[in-house]
Order: sequence, then C-alpha cells, then structure tokens
Amino acid sequence: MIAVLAGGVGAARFLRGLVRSTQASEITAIVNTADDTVLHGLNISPDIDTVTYTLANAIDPVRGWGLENETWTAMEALGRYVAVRPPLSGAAPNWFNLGDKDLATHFYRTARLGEGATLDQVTSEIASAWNIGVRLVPMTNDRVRTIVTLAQDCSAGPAGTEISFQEYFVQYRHAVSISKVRFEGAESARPLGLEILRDADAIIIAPSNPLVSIAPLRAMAGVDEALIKRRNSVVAISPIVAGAALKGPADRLMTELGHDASVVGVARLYSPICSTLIIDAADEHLASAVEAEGMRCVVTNTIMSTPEISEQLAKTALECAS
Ligand code: FO1
Repeated sequence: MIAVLAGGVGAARFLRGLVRSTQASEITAIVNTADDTVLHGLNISPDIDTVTYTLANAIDPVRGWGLENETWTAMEALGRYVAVRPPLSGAAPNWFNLGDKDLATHFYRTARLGEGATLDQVTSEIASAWNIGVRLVPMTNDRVRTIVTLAQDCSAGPAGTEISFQEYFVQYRHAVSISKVRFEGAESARPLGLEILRDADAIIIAPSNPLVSIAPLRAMAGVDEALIKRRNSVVAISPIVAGAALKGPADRLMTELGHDASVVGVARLYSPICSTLIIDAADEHLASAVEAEGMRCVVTNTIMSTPEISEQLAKTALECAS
C-alpha cells in the first residue's frame, strides 16, 4: 500500500498521476482537514473535495477546485440577502463560492455528520458515489482548524487579529501578510493515519504547502514520530519551484513565517521525517544544498501540466521510496 499525505490541488494532480501507474486500491491518501469550514450551516471540506473531484475527472480544470460545468444560481440568489444583512452578521457569506452541483456534496456531508456518522465514513461514501478507487482518509475525525495571525493592519483587521484559513485564503485572496499559523485542536485530535503510516510500503508527501497543508497533519500527536520511524521510505515532492509556488501562497508564507522560500527551505522542514526530496529541474543547481540538509535529492520535471507528467513524477516518487 502506498500512503500519500495530501493537501488540495497539488496533491490531487499528483494522485491523478499515481493512479495511472499503480492500482487505485493500493493507494491511501491521508487528507488535510484543517482548511475545513462551516458556512450556511454546511460542513465544507475543500481539500477532500478537490481530491475527490480530481480523481473523478470532474474538477474544474481552470480553477482547480469545484466542479466543471458548474452553475451558480444559488450564489446569485444569495445576493438578495447580502443587502439586508445586519453589519455584524455572518449570514450570506457570498465571498466563498459554492456551485449548485457542489452544494449537493456539502448537503450530503452535513446531513450524514448530523446523523452521527464520522467524517471518514462520509468521505468514503462520497468517494464511492464518485467511483474513486483510491482510499481517502481525512487526517482526523476531530475538529482541527488553521488560524492565521495578521502581521499588519489591513482590510481584514488590525495587526494581531486572528482569522480562519478560508477567510485568509478566499475572502482576502491570501494578499494580506501574516505573522503566525496555528492549528487549533491539533494537540488533542486523534490522527486517523498512524496505522496506515506504520504499514505502508511507501509514504509520499505530495507537492502540497508544507506550512498549511502538511503541517496540520504533522501537528497531531504521533504523526511525526510515525514518519521518523519510516524515514527511509518517506519521499517528498517540493511544491516550490524556482522560489515560487505553482499555485497558492506557499512561497510568501515561507518567507513571512521565517523560512527560505526555496527547495532548501522545504528540505529543512522535511529533513527530520523524510529521506528524499524530489525537486524540479529548474532547481537542479540547489541539489547539493538540499543534500547538505541530510536528504537525498532527486531532480525531475515536477510541473504537472499534463496527466502524463504527473504519472512520470509518481513513478519517480515510487522508485525513490522503494
Ligand atoms: N477557492 C477560492 O479561491 N475561491 C472560492 O470561492 C472557493 C470556493 C470553494 C468551494 C468549495 C471548495 O471545495 C473549495 C473552494 N475553494 C475556493 C478552494 C479552497 O478553499 C482552497 O483552494 C483550499 O482550501 C486550499 O487548499
């Protein structure tokens, strides 16, 4: 069994390549849930849904989240209530776009959780509904939430204000600088992946944001210890290429939070838990600096612009882990 530690878009594209080279039933993805949110009373799990829709070939290819051929009638209708919403009310949060078809997923998840089902049960029901052969496991059934602290006074509030990850990422388009990230609830959450990490033949850390997608998994008790025990079988793919994130704010977050926004900065974060870092050909000149951090460095094309490139990257990662 191959275990993949996964965030959103980068992990989803990597998994799409992995299923082209390995039987889907051999793959288990342990997915970040610290980005989860509740809006309109609905439980929304963006990273789980991004992975599910991508593996179902139903993801919107341009946005990288939500469903393709989506319609937005419900969001447009919500606009009527924005005008009458009292100033401090959180009702009608129309900054977070929920497509009409996507809403069905959140309706189902919310209803099942309300019936007492656990998030991992509901996640596998939703994966079955989309005929996903890969086993998708939320990192925990407990509530963990990424909270960021504003570094400066800005439209989101004065310096020092804490906001949720989705407010940071979507409402303020990750354009505000931050000074801290914490994972509320992580210290008491029970991780679901420990046995998977113990038993996996190979463990791959997908090219996801190390500070807000992989760090929440690592913040739970026992996860880093489980990875350290398996360090020789753990391979990571850098989400930073030539000093920039392919999608999202990983590069700026690295700098703002005191890390080097480069493959060397990624190596420093992963070196304790991981024996090999795969970097893009654009960073080949940094391979020896990565190795100086105590990791083997493998150079290949990591920009997953086609399913074929994702497949080749997955094959390289599997070879490195075995
Ligand atoms: N990302 C956006 O940038 N804007 C949105 O309005 C938005 C809505 C959305 C709805 C459902 C969903 O599953 C994901 C959604 N995302 C949206 C993406 C998502 O919030 C982020 O990409 C992840 O949380 C970061 O991994």
